[in-house]
Amino acid sequence: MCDFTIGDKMREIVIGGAQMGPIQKAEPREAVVERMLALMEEAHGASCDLVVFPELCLTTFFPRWYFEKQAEIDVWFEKNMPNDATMPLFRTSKELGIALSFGYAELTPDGLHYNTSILTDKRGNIIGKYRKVHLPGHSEYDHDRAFQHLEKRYFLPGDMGFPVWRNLNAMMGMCICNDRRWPEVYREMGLQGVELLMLGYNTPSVNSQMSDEGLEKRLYHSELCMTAGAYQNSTWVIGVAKAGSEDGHPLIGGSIIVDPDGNVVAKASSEDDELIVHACDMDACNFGKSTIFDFARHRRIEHYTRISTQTGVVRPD
Ligand code: ING
Repeated sequence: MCDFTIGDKMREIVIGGAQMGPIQKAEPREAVVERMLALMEEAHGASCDLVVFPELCLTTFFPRWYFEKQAEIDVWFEKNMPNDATMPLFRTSKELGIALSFGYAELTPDGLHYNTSILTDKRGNIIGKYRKVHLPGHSEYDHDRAFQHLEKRYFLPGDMGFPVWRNLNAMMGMCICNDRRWPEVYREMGLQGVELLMLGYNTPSVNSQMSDEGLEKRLYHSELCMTAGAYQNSTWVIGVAKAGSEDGHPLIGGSIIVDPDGNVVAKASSEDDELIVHACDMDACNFGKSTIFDFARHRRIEHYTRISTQTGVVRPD
């Protein structure tokens, strides 16, 4: 980030997307944190101001596994954040002066389970937390699926809405994985002036209910959602994957950084630990927000009743 305030690009933030390769079920958190620290060091070498990691970044994507006993489930959750395993991440954030965002499974003191992500400032202080609202999949074992996707079994829907915080002199917000497929998510933050929307994801490379929907279509839909959300709200969007084969279950890569015009300006090329970087001028959001997507001038909320009052489809006939 520029330290001077004259000339253009005075609100430039160098953003790193730290894509993670697969995390096997047996891999301990400490080993994962070592991989994350290496990516933070690489980001420091690339002059990053902020590094974004994937959803559920500390462990394998455990909602693919069916568990009955709560004790078997809770081992995948963090009771505190920071904690012993993750404290090195916050210490390194402060040492390197890099803000941090990553996802993890949160077990609250009163026993509630969420799919959560946090955002820190450049001194490793947590300034924002988000809990995933749109939980895909199912809650009981589904014999008709090629593999399970039990997020509705293990997590509660988020209870914080879609907050936006000022960080590094920009308006930043978070969502998580399936949230990126719902336009309401971007608009809720767009209506708070979001300029950088960050998200992590674990997306299976094949559809568990339709085997001919494979990697190519999954990558296309993932990019389609994020480029549309960026353009329609004139905001930067960064989407960071956990990728590769976890115990034989493939996840897509395709981490990207999208500019406020909907252009992909950086993209991962592997399914491994890979840092993508782009210098993002937050003032690039201004033109869209003051012209085509000047919400105050153009939106007609008197016609938008169903979006927030009706859950499913009600046909007029
Ligand atoms: N994963 C997937 C995602 O939304 C999914 C689940 C994939 C749902 C494709 C629908 C279509 O990217 C998570 N963790 O939400």
